[in-house]
Amino acid sequence: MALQSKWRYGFMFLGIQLVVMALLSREGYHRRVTYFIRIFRRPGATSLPHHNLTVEGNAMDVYSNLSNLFLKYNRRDNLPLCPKTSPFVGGPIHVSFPSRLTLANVEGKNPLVMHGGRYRPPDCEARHKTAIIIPHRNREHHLKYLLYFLHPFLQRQQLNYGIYIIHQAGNYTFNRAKLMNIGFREAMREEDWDCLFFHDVDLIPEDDRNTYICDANPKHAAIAMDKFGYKLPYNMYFGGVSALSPLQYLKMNGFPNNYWGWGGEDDDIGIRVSLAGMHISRPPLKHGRYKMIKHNLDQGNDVNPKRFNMLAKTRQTWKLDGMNSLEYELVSRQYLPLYANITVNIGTEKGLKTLIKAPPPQAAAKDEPIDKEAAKVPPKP
Ligand code: UD2
Ligand code: MN
Repeated sequence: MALQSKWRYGFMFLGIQLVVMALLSREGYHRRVTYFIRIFRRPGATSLPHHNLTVEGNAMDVYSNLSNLFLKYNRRDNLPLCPKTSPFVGGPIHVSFPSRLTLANVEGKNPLVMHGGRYRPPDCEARHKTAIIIPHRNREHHLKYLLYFLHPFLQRQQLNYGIYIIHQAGNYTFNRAKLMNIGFREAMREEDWDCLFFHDVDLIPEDDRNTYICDANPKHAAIAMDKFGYKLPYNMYFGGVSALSPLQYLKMNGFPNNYWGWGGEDDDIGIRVSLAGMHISRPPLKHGRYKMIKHNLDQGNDVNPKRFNMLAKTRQTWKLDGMNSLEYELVSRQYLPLYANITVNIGTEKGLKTLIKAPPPQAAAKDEPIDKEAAKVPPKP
């Protein structure tokens, strides 16, 4: 009898403790449960072969030390502010491309990423809220690698972040800068981001001291790429990866909408920065390092022969063409496990009226069926 009541009290005590824990940290509890659901739902999700992800020289694996963080599911209200310098930031990152990588692997390695590619540090309140805007069409292979590196890279920096893929529907000529404008509008509609990173899908950052936060002036982050011998190719160069606060973006009327095809739009953006009375800020050369995944020019993105004529007129056009003249048709918005996919119809040079009826949105990831149910649910950061 005495033994039985001892057990009873023991269980009661345990039960009360569990209830109190769950109440005190509802979100933490939810995360723990989600984590276990995720690893059981995706067999092999955590078993990414590590053979080609080992550290070389003094460059580290982008996931190193993060597993400690994944075990800290104690997110709650009134968290302390994150430190000014994240303890996870360690410098050069080893970048190589594991051959059998799948999106399920990437998901398994990033258990704290929420639907729509949103993340907040579990143990402190982020100082910065950054949206990553990626223009995209037919580059699923590159996207998979970018997500593999970018998620842990941003988590190392203790950011509150979200990743948006802006997917151009149809086969008409690609328009990178217009997709960026759409990304800006769609991301700001969802959240009060304090910084937006405009990011090519094929550029992998190689140093986590390249902080994905905004500066007092528009920032050009991809200043040292392997394809340019890790040097800035020319002084006004603004391509690859750049970062602007919403105010900076609107001050220069965003990016141009009328550069169809490859080239010129990055220089136009650089010129807009100075025409709007700002200047280009840059990180130190050894931080702004990127590897570009090798590729050929895409079909549907031929070199734009008008780019030099257009660049000569930016001074006259920047106030007329940009965020204040942006027109597009939203085809779909999907909150996928690792990113928000926004598919848009952007028309042609002749305007939106020339649109061919949009085809059904392409699966943004070939090896990952679109989760239709999840697509209806807005992400809960
Ligand atoms: C350079 C610049 C880039 C841009 C471009 C001219 C670098 C590293 N980047 O890139 O910022 O100024 O020249 O337009 O120098 N994309 C697709 N599907 C396509 C075509 C393009 O997703 O069919 C996207 C994708 O995010 C890609 C970006 O547009 O990274 C730029 O296109 P690119 O990679 O073909 O051009 P690249 O490497 O010469
Ligand atoms: Mn490229």
